[in-house]
Amino acid sequence: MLSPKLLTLVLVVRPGRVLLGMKKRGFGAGKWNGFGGKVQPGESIEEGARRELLEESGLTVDALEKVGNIKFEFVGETQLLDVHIFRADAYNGEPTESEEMRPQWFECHQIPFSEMWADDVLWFPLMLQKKKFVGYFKFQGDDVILSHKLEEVEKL
Ligand code: 6U4
Repeated sequence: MLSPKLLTLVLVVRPGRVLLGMKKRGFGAGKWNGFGGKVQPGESIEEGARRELLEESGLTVDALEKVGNIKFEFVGETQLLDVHIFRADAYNGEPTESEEMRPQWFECHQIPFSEMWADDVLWFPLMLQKKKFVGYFKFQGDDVILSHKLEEVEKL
């Protein structure tokens, strides 16, 4: 049995651009990604998302919209990553570099997919169009997708 590990991922979006962070250490180091991490015992998934966003980017948000849920299996590993993806269209504060992430704005037509997780190119367009989705990706190592499912849903 694969045991699930709850993770969050927050994309801060402004008209025509999206804030990503260069992951400086840990899982996914060297890749641009949204802000997020493990949900801690005693906090809700949304509380975890807000905490990680603040810790990694220096930002707070009033509203977080649930946009996706993707489960990731890594061949040879027993933990399934259960990633809850949120979008925020407004924020408070200034993006600030943390020990974990270096934030940078990207134009929506210049998202650096070749330096991101391989699944991102498939679901970012849905996220940017405010569509909701669920998915399952099976990875071999950090870069190869062996199989996947991704579908749009009405509600999460
Ligand atoms: P710490 O607690 O710092 O040791 P770390 O191992 O660095 O944790 P963490 O907590 O930053 O990992 O969480 C990993 C982050 O990467 C989460 O926001 C989820 C995200 N993530 C994991 N797999 C992903 C994938 N395939 N595509 C993607 N984001 C992914 O876009």
